[in-house]
Amino acid sequence: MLIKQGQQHLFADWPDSGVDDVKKMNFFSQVERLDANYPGGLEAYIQNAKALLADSKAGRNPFAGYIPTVPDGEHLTFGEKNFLEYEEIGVKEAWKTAFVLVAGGLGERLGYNGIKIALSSESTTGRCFLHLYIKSILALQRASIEGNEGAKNTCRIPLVIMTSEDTHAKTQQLLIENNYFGMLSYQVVLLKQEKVACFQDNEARLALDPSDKYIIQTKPHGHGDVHTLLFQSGLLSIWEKKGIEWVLFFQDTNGLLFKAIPAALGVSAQKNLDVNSLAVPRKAKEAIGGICRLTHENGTRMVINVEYNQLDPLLRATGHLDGDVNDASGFSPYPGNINQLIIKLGPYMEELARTNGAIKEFVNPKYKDASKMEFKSSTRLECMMQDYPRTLGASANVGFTVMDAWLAYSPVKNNPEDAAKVPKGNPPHSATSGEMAIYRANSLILRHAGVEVEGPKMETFNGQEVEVWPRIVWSPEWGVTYSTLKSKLLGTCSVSQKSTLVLDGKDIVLDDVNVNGTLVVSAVEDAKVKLHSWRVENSGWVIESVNHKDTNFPEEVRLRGFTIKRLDQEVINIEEAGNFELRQKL
Ligand code: UGB
Repeated sequence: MLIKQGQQHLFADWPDSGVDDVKKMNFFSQVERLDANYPGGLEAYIQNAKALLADSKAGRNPFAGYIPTVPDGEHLTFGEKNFLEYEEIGVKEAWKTAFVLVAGGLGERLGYNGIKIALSSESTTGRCFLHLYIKSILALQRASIEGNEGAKNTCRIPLVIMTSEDTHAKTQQLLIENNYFGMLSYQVVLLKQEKVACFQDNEARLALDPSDKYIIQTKPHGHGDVHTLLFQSGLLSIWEKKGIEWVLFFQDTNGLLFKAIPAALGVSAQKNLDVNSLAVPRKAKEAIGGICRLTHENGTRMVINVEYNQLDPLLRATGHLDGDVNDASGFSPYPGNINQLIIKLGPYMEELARTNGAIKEFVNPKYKDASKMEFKSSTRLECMMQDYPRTLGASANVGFTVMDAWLAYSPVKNNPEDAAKVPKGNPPHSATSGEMAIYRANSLILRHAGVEVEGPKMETFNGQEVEVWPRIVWSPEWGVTYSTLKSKLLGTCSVSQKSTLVLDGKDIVLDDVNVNGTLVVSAVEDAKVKLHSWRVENSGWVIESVNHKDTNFPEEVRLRGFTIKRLDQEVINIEEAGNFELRQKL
């Protein structure tokens, strides 16, 4: 097969048999693995590469012939009537949902040495992203079956984590060391993506490792692998038998994500969407893809993400002379894809069976010069999970849900230097902004619920000017939806800018509570706590700036550019089940 596919060069330097035989066997073991992992095998992979490399050399745009227009979707505003209604529907759907976290990326842009899901989502509680995600899923699981006693013992929402060679062992270790953060071990399945073979030239000749002629060079294939792996794993039919109807895909470092999930699930269910992409208003040229309706000259249409580097040229090529620009609203008319997808299981299984789990790919060779004859370094095919709808037929019901960015999206992707260079007004997507966005969202949500939350102070960390709101953090079970959270806030409550408020427990009610300092309330699962007329006045926890080059601090602290100094706090810790009505002695 290799010879037929023009790969003779692989064997050009091979010595006679009897020499390096073990290495030669290992070479073929690698070929077998590469063959088994790709839908259609290595032969299909090489053929796909030949076609895509030819297109790339000829400068053919993958969207040539398509006209982009702004698609219709659901636009939700936090706290409004339809948002609340969708949340209610969505929570009921949660137990019929499988969650899939793509966490195979090394995070080169962030420049962090560990795995990104082990980073703290915020440094007030130090809860890491994976902990936050699992707690959020467990909170949804519980809320979803509330009042349904029969389901209580059987409902276990599945979580799949796609890992890669770079992240697998550390992800496994993080889960085991933390007892799966409260999930049952069988609830969590790790699927490891493998790398794909690299090519050295336009003829799709496989590239050998420069230091070993018996090893084919490999590189990551991209997050689109998640669909292939799910198809190959056999999990989809197991889920179907268990009554799962939705598969929800999400990325590794978005601390806001679960605030948007109940409503987005509600939209999927209400509109019976085959695919629902979660989106946020997008600033023109912001480094996130734009969701477009693409209509081909031949009449075919699709609603699809167009990556930010392709959107501008596509618009210019189709009569929009200024390319990717903001409209009168101050945002691009194309909603920003945040790569959180909800896919309906039944049609998903049918589609993957039809495509053998394959996802549309692309190639991005870096050429040595304009003649495009040689590559600077080897290249490979890549794929993205949001490209799943590209093979769907015209009858597929593909939609999207736009929510406020402050509520739904603030990932941690960029290192401090790059983040500091992001133009003012565009989000820096750094560890600094990711954490501050959580405090801001929680402050705005409490404000919406009637709490007097003092506004932010502007401060600069790692060269990025950010709003510093009161550090308000709650565990996911306290605020699964806005309505449940609101019902736990009574009387006149207030939180000053210098304050920290941590609520860790499901049933914590604040009735006339004023915080000017730090208050930490935690309660075990079956404890109901009500704080009446409570005043907190202490020096609290303060944020201290840290230079990201100061190696006296751990890498994670340097990434954020600040640390929290705990000066004083009031702690209420309820460790037994029961009803606790607490009134402050004045
Ligand atoms: N990932 C994997 O699991 N495996 C891989 O091989 C690669 C990545 P990036 P990207 O949210 O702002 C996406 O690198 O791909 C995981 C969308 O394409 O953080 O540059 C990885 O661990 C873009 O449209 O993002 O851009 C992480 O969880 C926009 O939505 C996830 O895949 C952009 O994200 C994303 O990987 C965004």
